[in-house]
Amino acid sequence: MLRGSLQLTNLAKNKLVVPRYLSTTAVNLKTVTNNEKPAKPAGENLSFTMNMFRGQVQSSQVFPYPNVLNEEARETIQMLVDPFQKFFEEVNDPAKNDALEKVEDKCLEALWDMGAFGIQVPQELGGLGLMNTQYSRLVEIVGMHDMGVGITLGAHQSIGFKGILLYGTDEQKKKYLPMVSTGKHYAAFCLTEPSSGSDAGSIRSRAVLSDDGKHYILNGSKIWISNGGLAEVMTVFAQTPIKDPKTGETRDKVTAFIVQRSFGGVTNGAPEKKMGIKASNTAEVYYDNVKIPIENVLGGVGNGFKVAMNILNNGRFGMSAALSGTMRTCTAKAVEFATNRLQFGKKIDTFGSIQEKIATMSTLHYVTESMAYMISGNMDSGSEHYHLEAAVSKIFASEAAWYVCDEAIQIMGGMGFMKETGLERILRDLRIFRIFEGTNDILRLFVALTGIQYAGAHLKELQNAFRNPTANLGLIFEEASKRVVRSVGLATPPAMDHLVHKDLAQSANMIAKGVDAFGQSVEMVLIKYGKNIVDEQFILNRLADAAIDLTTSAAVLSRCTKSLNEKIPSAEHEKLMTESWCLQASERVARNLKAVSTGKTLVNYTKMSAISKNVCKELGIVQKNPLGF
Ligand code: MYA
Repeated sequence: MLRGSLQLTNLAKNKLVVPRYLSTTAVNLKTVTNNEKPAKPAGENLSFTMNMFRGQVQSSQVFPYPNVLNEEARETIQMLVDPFQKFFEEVNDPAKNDALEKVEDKCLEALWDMGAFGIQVPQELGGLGLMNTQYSRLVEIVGMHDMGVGITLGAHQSIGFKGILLYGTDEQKKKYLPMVSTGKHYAAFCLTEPSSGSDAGSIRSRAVLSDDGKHYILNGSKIWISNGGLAEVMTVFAQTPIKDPKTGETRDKVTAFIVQRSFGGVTNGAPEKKMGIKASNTAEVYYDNVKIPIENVLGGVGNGFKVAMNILNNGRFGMSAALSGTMRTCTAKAVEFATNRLQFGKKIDTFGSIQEKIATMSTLHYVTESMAYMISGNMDSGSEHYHLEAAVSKIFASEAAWYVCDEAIQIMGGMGFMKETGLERILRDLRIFRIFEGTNDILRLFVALTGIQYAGAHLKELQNAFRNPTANLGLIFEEASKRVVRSVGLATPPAMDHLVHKDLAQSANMIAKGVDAFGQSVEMVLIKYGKNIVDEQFILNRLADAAIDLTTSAAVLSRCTKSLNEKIPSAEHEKLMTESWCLQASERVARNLKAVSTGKTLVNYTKMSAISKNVCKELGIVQKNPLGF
């Protein structure tokens, strides 16, 4: 009781609140789906990841594994996959695109003809009208073959015009969606600026209402814009002065605009020289007194930051779907080599060192793919609570794909290092995925802080309950007994074994215990740091890593359960990977949770912070070499 009230006072003082986008009053993010579930009860968040921060298993979006494609939807996607595959095998040449630093014109033409630029645009507006799950399948094929093409397609529809799909008025949709799906006009998402990268809210481009009130006049510049040199239609974010009706004060807030190059005043720089995804166009874009009709405001004046974030949230699963395709390709190349290469009188795939690599590569792929299709399936079922899972999948996929490609090169040795093997290009292409669409560092903080705020808000709810205890006895007793039971070691962790195939019960129990321990750690850091937790990035990163391990484990437990129940041919193989993953993940979770509370480790973070300060002060390595130079 004492412990409880201490923590509640702390929370009250620090005013931890739920961010608006977590509540049901947030801007409603509707995706184009064929298969929607009824609206959720107000206030309840159904995200598995989010609820883990309270030490609870919210299973409804994970179990059973989503299965949203009916027969017709399956046939549709298969009909589209065949020409896609043929295109990549027979027409598109990724090495040539990479060398030319552009996608060959004949390839772009073919992609437009196949409808690849309007995959999710409703059919009546010129697109293929596909669900997120079907989109995942198509971009998986793209990721298997050419990420330069992937980014051209993704920058166009995953973010370039996604805002129009999500937030556009009927007029905006009717005008722009046909242009970008069949009209051969490219789209781009224009957020980043020279002084505003991860800190997206600090953009300086500005749009001011004209004297006659009919236009916004936009001035500013954007950098590193994918499709920036090609796009006719741009979703541009700019500060707009907004008068607060209550105080009368005018403040700048971000607004999203649909800008056409043909409005005039829009120019771009030369294509950037990059390490990878060279075939995709990246350029600076400049806006000089661009006249934007007021009807081109997207999602409401002043709502631009949320519009930007939700476009990014909504598209992230596509990255994990694409990268699962890339991992298939890398693994296949490495395995083809390993099963043929003779060294020391044996095929190298018989050596333990190589087996460990291949097993890890295959498991990382399984996890990535399971996450991608779980999220897209949930989105197709009308979920609005997928933001944390989408961020987890982006972080995980981009790091897993990098690892898988790197290990494929390692297995192939000198051959892997040769350009002709194709892995060198893939590795270069992959590097950016940990950086763009929210760096993995920022997304880790996003996951940890969002989850912590959610957990904190629930504790605050409990504090409010204490203000009127007679009316809230149920809640108070429930929470109090949870704490008492936990403190005397009698607590049963949240269960998961009933959700999985019986063969996976042991793995599920390990993960459930991890969720329980995770919830306790979150509560502990909330009590200890209060609102100052936002500055404890060493700790937040470890919590995010634990959240990633637990979320990905739940995803594979669910998928594997489905495979075992349906007795599909690969089920036993999937079981091996699931068991192996859950064990590795729970061991890491235990390590990460220990690291956020162990004195010695915390002191070590202080030391690391001091090392970094010294190095930064010296603008490089502080000590001379052992010879004194
Ligand atoms: S595009 C450029 C990508 N840039 C970024 O992603 C920027 C990263 N920065 C951020 O995400 C934010 O600024 C962070 C917010 C997270 C740091 N969802 O005070 P705040 C709300 C919903 O915390 P900040 C590119 O790279 C928050 O609750 N809402 O904000 C393309 C609060 O609301 P309220 C959110 O300190 C490359 C308000 O906003 C979110 O600035 C091409 C302010 O919050 C959120 N996530 O920190 C890729 N975050 O006021 C092509 C915050 O109501 C892709 N909020 O309390 C193609 C891939 C596919 C195919 C590939 C094939 C190969």
